[in-house]
Amino acid sequence: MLRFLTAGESHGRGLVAIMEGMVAGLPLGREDIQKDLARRKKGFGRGARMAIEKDQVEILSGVRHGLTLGSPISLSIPNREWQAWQEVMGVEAPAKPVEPLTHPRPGHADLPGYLKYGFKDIRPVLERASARETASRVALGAIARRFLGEFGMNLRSHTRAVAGITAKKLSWRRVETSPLRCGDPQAEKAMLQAIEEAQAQGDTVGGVFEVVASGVPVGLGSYVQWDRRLDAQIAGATMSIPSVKGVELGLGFGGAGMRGSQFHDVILPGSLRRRTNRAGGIEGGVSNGEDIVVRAGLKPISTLAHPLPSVDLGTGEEAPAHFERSDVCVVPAGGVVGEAVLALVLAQAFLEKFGGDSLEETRHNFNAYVSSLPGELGRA
Ligand code: EPS
Repeated sequence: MLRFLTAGESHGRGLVAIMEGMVAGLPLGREDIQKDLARRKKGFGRGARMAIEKDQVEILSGVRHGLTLGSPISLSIPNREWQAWQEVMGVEAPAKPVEPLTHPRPGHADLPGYLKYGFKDIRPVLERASARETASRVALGAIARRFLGEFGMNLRSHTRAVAGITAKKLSWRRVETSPLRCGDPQAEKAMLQAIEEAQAQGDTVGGVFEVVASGVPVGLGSYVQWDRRLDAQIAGATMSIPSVKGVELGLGFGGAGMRGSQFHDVILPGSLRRRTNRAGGIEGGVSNGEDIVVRAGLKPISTLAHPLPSVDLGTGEEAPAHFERSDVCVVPAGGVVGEAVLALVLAQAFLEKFGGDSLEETRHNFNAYVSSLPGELGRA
């Protein structure tokens, strides 16, 4: 069973991640992880913090001479900001008490977290609720991606909408070099302008990213129990990305108004492939061999340079919400995080079905299954 945990505060010493259950013998280097961390940092509309952080990962355990050992893989990503925050975030209390933050931001975890944990300060909430945590999951997701790649699976993402402007075209070739990771240059122009306008007004914007996993074999997940449904696991993992407020698979809400005869993906004789992929690669909670297509809607970031009115939790009086600095748009980074969480869910489901202790044993199990399948589905 593949499982993982992350730890770390946004302005603490650093981020930590542990993964257990990855097979032995998987080729893995620092660069495999570093690549995705670099992609997460980019995107027009990201905040000043991303220029400060280098997100340099160190593999602390679980890998020897370029191969995983089957033992827990632990990762460390130091925060460069820690240098400036040692007093505020130190383990030991400083001589002079740190001024508490008491103006919660609507939309962030500030108020519910403060009340839930009985704090007298919002700082401890926002430190862990920060989307900085997603660096840990992107690092773990990169390991999952490396593993899935051994079996011909590939994950990518693109920005589908920003501030209500939707991409009409998708050129995958331009995504990784585009400032918004968007496949439609014309829509991107309008998106960039909307971000600039929001920034000038001290505001933020949201949007939609789409993740596509290809080469996924038929048969991951199961319909036999609710929590084994692959789509449920993907939706839960995607919803756990900060700012995500909606998740769709395939046509999602778009299919709700269609007739069954218009919606369902006709099965082709011989190949057992589909003419269309409106289901988004999953039927009855089981992967069907088509691309898995996930879309997530992100609300605008809740930290506003021109803050909304809030309450001073010390005095009970009205006060503007807390602001230090903010990202204006995180949709491009969201897509990279979306790839990571999808990779983690798929690696879990893949290991549940085919998992051996080593890569070779897993490959053996996988090959035996795939060669038993009819049609094109049997071609690994
Ligand atoms: C983030 C680091 C944070 C924010 C962002 C994500 O840095 P700081 O809080 O120091 O500016 O840029 O966090 C949020 C968007 C959020 O709402 O918490 C990162 O590394 O991704």
